[in-house]
Amino acid sequence: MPSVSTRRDVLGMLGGVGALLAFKPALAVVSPQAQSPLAAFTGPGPNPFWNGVGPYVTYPQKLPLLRLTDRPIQLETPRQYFRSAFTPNEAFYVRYHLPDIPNAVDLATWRLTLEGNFDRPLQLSFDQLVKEFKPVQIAAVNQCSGNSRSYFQPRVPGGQWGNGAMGNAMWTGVRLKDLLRRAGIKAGTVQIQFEGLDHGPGPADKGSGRFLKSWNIDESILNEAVVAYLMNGEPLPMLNGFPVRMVMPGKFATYWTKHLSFIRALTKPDTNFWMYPAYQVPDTPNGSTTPADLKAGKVKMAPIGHVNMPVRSFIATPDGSVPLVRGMRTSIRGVAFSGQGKIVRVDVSVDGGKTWKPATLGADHGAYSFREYSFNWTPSAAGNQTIAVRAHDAKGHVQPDSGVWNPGGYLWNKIEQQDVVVLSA
Ligand SMILES: Nc1nc2c(c(=O)[nH]1)N[C@H]1C(S)=C(S)[C@@H](COP(=O)(O)O)O[C@H]1N2
Ligand SMILES: [Mo]
Repeated sequence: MPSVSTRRDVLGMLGGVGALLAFKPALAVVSPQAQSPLAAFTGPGPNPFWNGVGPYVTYPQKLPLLRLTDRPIQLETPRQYFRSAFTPNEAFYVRYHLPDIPNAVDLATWRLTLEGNFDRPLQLSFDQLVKEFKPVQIAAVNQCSGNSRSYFQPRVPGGQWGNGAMGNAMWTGVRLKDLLRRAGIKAGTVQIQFEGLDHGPGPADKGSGRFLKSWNIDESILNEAVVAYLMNGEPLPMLNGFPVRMVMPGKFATYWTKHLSFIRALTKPDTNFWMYPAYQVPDTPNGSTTPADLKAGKVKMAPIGHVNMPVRSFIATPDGSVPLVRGMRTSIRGVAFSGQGKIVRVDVSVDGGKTWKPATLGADHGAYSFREYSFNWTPSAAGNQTIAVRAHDAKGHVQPDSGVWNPGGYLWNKIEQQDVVVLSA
């Protein structure tokens, strides 16, 4: 325990009691539910809260995560985990649509069924999947379409996620195309459908009690997709889809079917609720529109699978919870990714986006992975400062200064900012 006089010395070093009192920590970093007022939490502003408002809860196989809803279970990953490129399985976010989820799967009886318009319908055991097909590995970001929905202005309905409905993992499994080849797709197949083991009432009266997702047979993602049985080298946590899940590199996670148990060759397009009207985006260049155009019926919609995830970057630290000190070096760090091309540059601004300098990029784990960046900054002036981060991908995409708008609350990729307090030393 430091003595009172030592404490005074420390305060003096940091520029005096006045400077310390002027520092207000970001509420989300402290227990958010203990703070008030909550009403401002998801509101507009240059520097919104990073994570959702939910309380920390601990579910089986998970560290404390932020609960968005209980049934279905939806948990957000806290900001601190985005300091490194790979998100620990125990901290990986969770999203379900239906309340009845499997709590256990018996691998002795579990089968992956390929049925419908195939030459040779299959029932594959876990053992067969692992032993009879060539294993592949890919690092890929799993991001919910509605990640960051709480920042939308005007507000849209749906889970009010902060930025933590995403994670990156090294996935190991077998190529979907190897399974499809073994089963033999028959002529007349128009789509391939995926289903897991969860069920239960969805939104009322919409025939939504099964979570079904489908791709047109000519989509190139079917050649890239992996049926994954390991996540960061370990069996998948139950809540992330044990025993196997779809990995669709570059695509939003709504297509990454968990507890994958049925792959179907369809001869008619899938029109179930989760394909339409759910998960549709405006068929415009950035998937953006306006409430007025939407109301006027001017907006053509398309499944979100038609686009890849736009380029994004995040400041993991500093997070505003502790003050910085003038003349003392700090490291601005976080991750960037794009579903449209690998990250080739990350810029950092320490003047609220007026001027930018390139950050140092971390290891390249492949085009679909998070890529770490870091930027050393020695603040030269005391006071409130705003840092910002902006990523570029190999296709020339760069994050915009303004947010998109669409009724689903999808595709958010506005430049992120963080206010920090710099004390005079
Ligand atoms: N079986 C099943 N798979 C699913 C879903 C679901 O509700 N059921 N939700 C999808 C959506 S919308 C998201 S965002 C991701 C979330 O993956 P995670 O829970 O592993 O983070 O799972 C996808 N796969
Ligand atoms: Mo999602």
